[in-house]
Amino acid sequence: MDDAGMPKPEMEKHSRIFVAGHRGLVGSAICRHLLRLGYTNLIARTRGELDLTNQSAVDAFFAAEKPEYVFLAAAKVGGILANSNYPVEFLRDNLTIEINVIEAAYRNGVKKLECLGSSCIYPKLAPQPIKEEYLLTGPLEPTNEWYAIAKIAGIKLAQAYWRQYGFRAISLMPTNVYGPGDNFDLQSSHVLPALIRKAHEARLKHSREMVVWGSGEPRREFLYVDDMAEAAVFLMLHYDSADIINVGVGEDHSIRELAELVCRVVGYQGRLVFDASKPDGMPRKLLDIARLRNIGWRPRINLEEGIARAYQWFLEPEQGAPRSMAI
Ligand code: GFB
Repeated sequence: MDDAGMPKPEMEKHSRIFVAGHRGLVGSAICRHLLRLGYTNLIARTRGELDLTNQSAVDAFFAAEKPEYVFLAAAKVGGILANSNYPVEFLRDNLTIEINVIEAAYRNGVKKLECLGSSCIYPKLAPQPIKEEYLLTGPLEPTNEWYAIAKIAGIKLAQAYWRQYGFRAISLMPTNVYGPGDNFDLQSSHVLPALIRKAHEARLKHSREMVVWGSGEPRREFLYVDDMAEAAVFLMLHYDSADIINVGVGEDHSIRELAELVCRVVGYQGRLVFDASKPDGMPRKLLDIARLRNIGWRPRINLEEGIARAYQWFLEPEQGAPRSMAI
């Protein structure tokens, strides 16, 4: 029962579940996990079939399909360079998707919605590890403030619908996620897939050195995508609060340490060169995951194993390819 004495909705194996963004890194992993757990009624649309930035298309889709549960994993995402180069898309598209999906979900009687945010919503110089309550306590990191503002607006929108209409919309703040299905394009990717690709190509070309952006000093926390998907489903089932909740692993690494680990996994033995003309971004972004641990969830895959799996997928994306999953 909730505070108003209403029974809490239970996601059943036959519930109609819409995964928005089912071809993305996180959305595809959520679908795989739901199918593995025996959920039979997944709904998905490609971008060509449903443009989530088109309000009337989103309204019509919800009215026709009547999903009961929604994972909002669709977003314009990218690494530090893409965030700086495409501020309009990162702000406008993410805001529009959130507004369209949350409103249509509420209007069409969705029982519960889960929004996926990002650890970059927190202030640039937040104390570490970052607790949920540090949101909006200081200035944002300039390289990703567009994306961060859109994600903060998404959190506030979800909280506003819960407060004003009692609409159950929960918000997760994942740390940097990586794994099979990731974007390995060197201009737009996040650091981990970029380093896998760079190390792989440097090994094949027998390069003496490999370039790593920035100083190598910033610290980041990395969550394997299957762990992220497990947490997303676990929280849909067990977390029932408008307060945001961090999803991470509880430890971080410097970019230099990460690059060394990637080179070890990939088998590249050359020298690392740091390109100071590229931005460092936030000095540190380690999430406090006490809230998540207290409700009983822990990640399973350690970083080295996760990198090995991501590298394997990079080499052979067709093996168990998450993107080609038929639903
Ligand atoms: O993963 P990343 O692009 O984004 O970069 P953020 C993390 C750190 O790795 C930065 C360094 O200090 C980069 O300079 N880095 C080193 C590299 N070599 C490379 C490389 O080859 N490619 C990339 N991309 N980085 C993002 C935000 O921030 O985190 C997003 O911009 C989102 O909005 C995401 O929140 C989770 O971790 O700095």
